[in-house]
Amino acid sequence: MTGAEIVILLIGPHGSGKTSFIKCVTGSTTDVAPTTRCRDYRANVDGNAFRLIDTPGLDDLPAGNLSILKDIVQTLEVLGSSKGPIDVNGAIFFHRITDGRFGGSARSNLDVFKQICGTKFAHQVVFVTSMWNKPSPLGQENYQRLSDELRQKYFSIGTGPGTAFPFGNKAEDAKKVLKYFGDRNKREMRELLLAQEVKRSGTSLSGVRRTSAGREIMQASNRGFCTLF
Ligand SMILES: Nc1nc2c(ncn2[C@@H]2O[C@H](COP(=O)(O)OP(=O)(O)OP(=O)(O)O)[C@@H](O)[C@H]2O)c(=O)[nH]1
Ligand SMILES: [Mg+2]
Repeated sequence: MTGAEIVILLIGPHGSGKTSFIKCVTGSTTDVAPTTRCRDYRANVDGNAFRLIDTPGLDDLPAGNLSILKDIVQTLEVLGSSKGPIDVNGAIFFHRITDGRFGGSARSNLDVFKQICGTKFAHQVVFVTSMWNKPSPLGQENYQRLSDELRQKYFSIGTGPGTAFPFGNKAEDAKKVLKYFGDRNKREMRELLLAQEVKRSGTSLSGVRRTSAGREIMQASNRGFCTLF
């Protein structure tokens, strides 16, 4: 693992385009299939080397979600060193623009995402809305308005709304997002809240459950998934 790589974590509901995004920038020709385990990929964009960490979409079962969280932690550990998990430089949250407003698993994925990142990580977070190349009964011209609305309403982490990018399953769209991360000053980067927390709580399932993201997963299951909306 070289320190020069920019490490990006990709999170979002099933079918929101995480693996397709990666496929666009790695040039992989294999078919995308639902992701069941975290996996890291290398990509080079605009003179920068990236390590992209693909994750399975979270769903509504707390046991499954906790094991995905543990998988994320273990992947960061494996890519890290004796000093601890690898430093994550950025995180992307995916949402299908064709779904319109956040509901069901999109909202619960976002709540967990926020707790994985923490507010101090806010300026390293990006919102990607996928499926821009798909026609919509609402009219494609509404995608930009909807994307802005979603970003303002839901995507504030910390002090303000994050940066949003459209994705239509094209390499140039994905490259724009990675270029954004490549252009940022890496010295200002903060640590992912999840990585900080597992240094204290440990990486076992019970340690992961004690993190903010783990607690969010447990609380969501206690609240009852559907009452959120
Ligand atoms: N038209 C269009 N199709 C897309 C886009 N992004 C993803 N898809 C398709 O949507 C389906 C799901 O995409 P994936 O990339 O597997 O989504 P994912 O977020 O990795 O899903 P999980 O691994 O299940 O969490 C695939 O058939 C993709 O080809 C997009 O921007 N436009
Ligand atoms: Mg996937």
